[in-house]
Amino acid sequence: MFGAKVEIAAREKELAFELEMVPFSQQQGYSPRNPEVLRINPKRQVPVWIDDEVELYDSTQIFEYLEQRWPAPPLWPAAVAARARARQLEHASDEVFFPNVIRLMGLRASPDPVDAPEWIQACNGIRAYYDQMERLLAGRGFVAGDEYSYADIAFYMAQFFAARHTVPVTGAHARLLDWRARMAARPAVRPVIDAMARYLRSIDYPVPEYD
Ligand SMILES: N[C@@H](CCC(=O)N[C@@H](CS)C(=O)NCC(=O)O)C(=O)O
Repeated sequence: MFGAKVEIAAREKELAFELEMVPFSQQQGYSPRNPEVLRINPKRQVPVWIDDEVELYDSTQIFEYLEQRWPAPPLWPAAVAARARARQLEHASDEVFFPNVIRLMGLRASPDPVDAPEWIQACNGIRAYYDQMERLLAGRGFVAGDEYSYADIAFYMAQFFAARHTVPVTGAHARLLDWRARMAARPAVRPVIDAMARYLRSIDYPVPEYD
């Protein structure tokens, strides 16, 4: 999910980048660990970004670098206040919304997750966040305003994982559904999400609607 964020942004910037996927399986997780990831990221996580002498980890940090190094097309709003709001939303998607999804992922192994109070709490957290995004999308095209931004990229990927783990955006959030369709139609987003869907189908996992 975090690697996909960076891939989408690199495609939006039309960069000639080389994408290296690390070994991963549902049974063994990230194994064996990629040596470059271990060298660059003390948290041992993907994504990492290498651009000559610049080596970075964390998708949000990588966004900052992409924006300064390749300013066009801009993926943060130009105005200071709008930019601050977009940054806040990008961060909230990863750090406020997504932890609910991580909780669902962790509970899925338990025998009857739907009845667990933690499960219900996480589902409610996801729906409450959808409510908030639905309100934000009233009268604007994207979550941080009229301009498409990194905040949209982060939330598009995060809500895809929420949908995979049983809490999709539905007709109860009509503006979010429209936004999702517009996001999936973007030439930078479509190949990334299609590849993820193909991978899920290849391991016989269900693929939620994503456009
Ligand atoms: N805040 C980090 C989160 C990165 C992250 O959680 N990466 C996951 C994969 S999407 C990972 O590498 N997990 C392996 C692990 O934690 O051992 C970011 O935005 O890049």
